Amino acid sequence: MTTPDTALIVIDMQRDFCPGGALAVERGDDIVPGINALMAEFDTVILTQDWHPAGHSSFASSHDGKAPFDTVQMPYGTQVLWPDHCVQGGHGAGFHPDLTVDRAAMILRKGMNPAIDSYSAFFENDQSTVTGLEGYLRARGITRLVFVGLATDFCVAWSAMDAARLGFEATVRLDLCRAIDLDGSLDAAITNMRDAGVHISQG
Ligand code: VGL
Ligand code: ZN
Repeated sequence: MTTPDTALIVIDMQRDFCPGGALAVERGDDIVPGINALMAEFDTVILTQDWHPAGHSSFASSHDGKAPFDTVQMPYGTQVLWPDHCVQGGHGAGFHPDLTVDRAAMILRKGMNPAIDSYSAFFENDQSTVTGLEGYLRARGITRLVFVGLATDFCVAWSAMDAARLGFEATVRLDLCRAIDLDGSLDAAITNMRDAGVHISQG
């Protein structure tokens, strides 16, 4: 067991991010057994779930003439447009069927605001609207966080960087993450995470 001041945060281990899903991450399902095993070492396990309303503004289908992986300017900055994915209540939004969910103290849903995407578990992509996770962790005396899940270069990286900026000791277990890797986004994310003070571990 790790000490009670440490939590495991499992990012977006959902059907749509695994092979066969709408926004499949290559070998995204490989990491399920390792994540399940790691949960046993933590007193506190938190799962996040990407949970978009139909017609979400991060979907390419919501923008005339745009295709998945194009970008648009939103009031909060540049946004990558994605295939429709993780629609609230849909099959693809469910957790991978082999993921252990019983150990989760909290399931945090994000990306529910139709006008703002939310990669990070702490802030929406405007980087100011909070999810409430910081308060939950602080109220429980948690100061150290270990991140695993999907995708390394988007939701894992943004969550870990916000955690470090908020003063948590943040570690990403790269061996238990998989990346989308759009135009070098994985290398950029690793550099950005290191610059933000995130510990990168290979396990
Ligand atoms: C994610 C793109 C869109 C992720 C979520 O979980 O990394 N990426 N929505
Ligand atoms: Zn999403």
